[in-house]
Amino acid sequence: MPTLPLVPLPRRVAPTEAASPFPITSATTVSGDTDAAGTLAALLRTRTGLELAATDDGDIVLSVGGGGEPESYRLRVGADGIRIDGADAAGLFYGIHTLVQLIHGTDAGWIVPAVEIEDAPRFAYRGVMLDVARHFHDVDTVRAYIDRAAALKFNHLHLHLSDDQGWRLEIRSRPELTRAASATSVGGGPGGYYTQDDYRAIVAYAASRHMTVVPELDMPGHTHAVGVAHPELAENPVLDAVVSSGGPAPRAGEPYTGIDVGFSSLRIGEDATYDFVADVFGELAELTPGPYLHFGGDEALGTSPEDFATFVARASEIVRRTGKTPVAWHEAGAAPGLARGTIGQYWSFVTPVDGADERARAFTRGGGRLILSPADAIYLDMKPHEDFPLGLTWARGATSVERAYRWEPSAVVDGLAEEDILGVEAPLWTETVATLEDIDALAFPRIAAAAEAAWSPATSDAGDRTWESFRVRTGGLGPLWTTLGIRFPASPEIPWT
Ligand code: TNX
Repeated sequence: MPTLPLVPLPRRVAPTEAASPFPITSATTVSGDTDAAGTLAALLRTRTGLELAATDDGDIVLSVGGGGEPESYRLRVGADGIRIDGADAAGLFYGIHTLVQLIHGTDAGWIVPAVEIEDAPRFAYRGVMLDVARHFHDVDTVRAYIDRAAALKFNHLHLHLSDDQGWRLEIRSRPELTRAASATSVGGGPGGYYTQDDYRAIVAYAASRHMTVVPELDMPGHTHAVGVAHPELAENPVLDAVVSSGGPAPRAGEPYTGIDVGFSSLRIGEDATYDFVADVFGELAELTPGPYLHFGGDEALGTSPEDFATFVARASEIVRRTGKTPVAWHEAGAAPGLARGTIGQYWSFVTPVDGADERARAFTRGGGRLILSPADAIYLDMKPHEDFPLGLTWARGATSVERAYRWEPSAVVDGLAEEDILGVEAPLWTETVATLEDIDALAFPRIAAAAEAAWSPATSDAGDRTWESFRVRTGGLGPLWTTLGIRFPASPEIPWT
């Protein structure tokens, strides 16, 4: 059988007995779960222009609740029809996206090859992160990114909602944040923020695509914007940290539009700081149905290690008391008082540097688990090659598609059990990313490699979980991505069809 364009690779793919493909025509009908039928009809319309009619006994049967692992599904394509059985609604949704990847045009019309697929995710947490602080991205852009990610079976959207350059979420008890600190972006372009209704709309749209929003308010560093709104909470910028890029220097009380990091800190010793932390995370918890609230904790270079440990202990406990599970970048693992059960997000390299692995292990000793985001593999904001117009290069230079693919989650931090790994997340920082077109240009096709690390069996399980197979499978998705409106760069590493 030729390599089918399936990404992420399913757990098991086998040709069915009846080897003839199933044709999709204007007469094709669907029955079963109505939500899922609507999802399929919309995707089919986009992909083929055909309208899928609902009947009682359709050619395509969609069923849900048949049991099995969470998010799993079975897909059977025979000459007589197509059947997808989802263990739950998410599983059925993923089965539909697998079916959509299989549909292709021939001279004789649209067909689906005869196959039987059994599929389930390796990791429960499969994330993408979008930084809406360095450049603000409006609700429509976020919806478009949700669609792209959900189609690759990602189920968490981490929104980086605050940074030195702006505060992007309305907080009713702290109106100064968006009033004073949201109007600009990196480079001085327009900023913006989400009203609470905007945020609810994003959460609802994500849920309709089986994605959970994980909101982040980054502290105690990356807080210059907090100081613009609330000067009484901010230490003065640590100017030694910012001489490197030659961009504008941060000035207390004024919006920052450069891209340096590590110069800002909240005042660690003031009770007012923790009133602030409690206010913003309290509101965020009320707005957020998902289980996680991310409080940042990265690159707090303007905070002494002792102060950092104090802050992490208090902030993680404040988040825990909202009833949510705290999440923090791996640096927070160095704080002995970190709240038990806090999830760590590892962002060092595939081969850890500077003791990041030890900090990551500290989360698991505290009853937490890890999200892996190795920067030199799946930071989608790294340039794909040196002369690409967008992106950064600090994570070991440009990141090829091959390097984005060739890493194994269980081999990054020594001494972890598979259960210690909650999942995998691909961040997209947006210092150089202003539009959906820019997002597509950096995220694709490497986001597909991240999806495979998050969903598919370990590389050691052989089969088609190889770079050679991935290249070909991804190349086969070009026509689908094009019809979905994704402006992916035609990476020369991929044999596009
Ligand atoms: C490091 S990774 C950061 C971000 C930058 C990013 C750029 C991490 C937790 N912090 O503040 O945007 O590099 O790639």
